[in-house]
Amino acid sequence: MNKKMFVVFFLVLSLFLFESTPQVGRNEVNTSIHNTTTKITYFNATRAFNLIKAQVEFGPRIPGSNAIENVRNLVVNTLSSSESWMIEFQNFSKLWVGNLNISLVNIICTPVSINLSQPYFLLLAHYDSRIIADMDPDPVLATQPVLGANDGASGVAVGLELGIVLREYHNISNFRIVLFDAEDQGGTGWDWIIGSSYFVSSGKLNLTDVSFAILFDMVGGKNAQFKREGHSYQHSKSLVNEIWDTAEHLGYNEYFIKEDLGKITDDHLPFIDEGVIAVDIIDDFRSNYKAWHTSSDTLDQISINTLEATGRTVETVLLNFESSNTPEITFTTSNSTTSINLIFVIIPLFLLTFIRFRRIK
Ligand code: 1BN
Ligand code: ZN
Repeated sequence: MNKKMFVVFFLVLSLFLFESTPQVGRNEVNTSIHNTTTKITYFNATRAFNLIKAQVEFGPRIPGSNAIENVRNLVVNTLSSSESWMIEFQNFSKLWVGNLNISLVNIICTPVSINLSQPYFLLLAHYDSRIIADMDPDPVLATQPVLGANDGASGVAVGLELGIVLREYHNISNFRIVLFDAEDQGGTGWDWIIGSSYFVSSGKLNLTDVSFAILFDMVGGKNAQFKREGHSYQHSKSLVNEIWDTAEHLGYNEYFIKEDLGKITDDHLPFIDEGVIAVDIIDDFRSNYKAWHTSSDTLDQISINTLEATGRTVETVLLNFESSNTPEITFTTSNSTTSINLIFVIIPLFLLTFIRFRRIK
């Protein structure tokens, strides 16, 4: 009698354990959240190229110049013609050599439909260009300003185009585009990353609301080589891996190379210092981008293919990030078959066992 009871109980328990164990083939949707999935992307590299061209045509965008003021107007015109954006200018100033006071402005672009009770991500770039082309082999040209088609204009163009596409094609609003002044004047009497350092220390944004930040710097050069920047890889490894894996999945591995780049003092660093996940996508300017800080950083250096590789990779990363947060997909990760079996199979079997056990007694 005891034997019979034991057999029935054992059968029920085995069935319960079998049903509760996650099985291959059941959680395919769950798997696709964590792996890279290919989504339809809309990033328009030609539109990004035209935004670079417009900036370069203003001339060098040195802090405090008319040309850099023109970029601010370009940003306003570009976003107001496409969707509903709130554009804020964060004004501050800094003394230049000879006690000259220079007005500086960070630009913060926010979709009006942002939900500020939810976390949001940041798309970052600097919009100034360097006052001297001090890496130019020609000593005369080395005293002239840099046009910054790649170093300055490309990051702005990719950030704006991505913002437009996220809003218009994907209905994503939980992000801001922040464009920094005075990133690129280091070693000229000023330091590097003045705008982003001011922005972070000003407390303009509550950084605990920021899920992560992606910085675009020199993202349009022909045959660009984006390697894993040191600060990013040390502090934001999972996002770096997500971006570089996504690029590989999309066939952009000749641009996104899984090799290490040294640590670079760039606009992501003040964010990392405050504990924000932040990644710098930057061409290897030491060994690859020969026009870096020279008079040759001009429009002819820019490649539509590189812009497309950068834009579509990050667009895909952001879409995967967004879809992994949607309740529908979170719901499909739970194994609903187990709960159904629990109600209709396992509990009745337990009851039957119990009744049999009492009869036997
Ligand atoms: C990025 C673009 N940077 C300058 N132009 C950052 C940088 C700072 C690179 C210091 C090398 C040294
Ligand atoms: Zn630079």
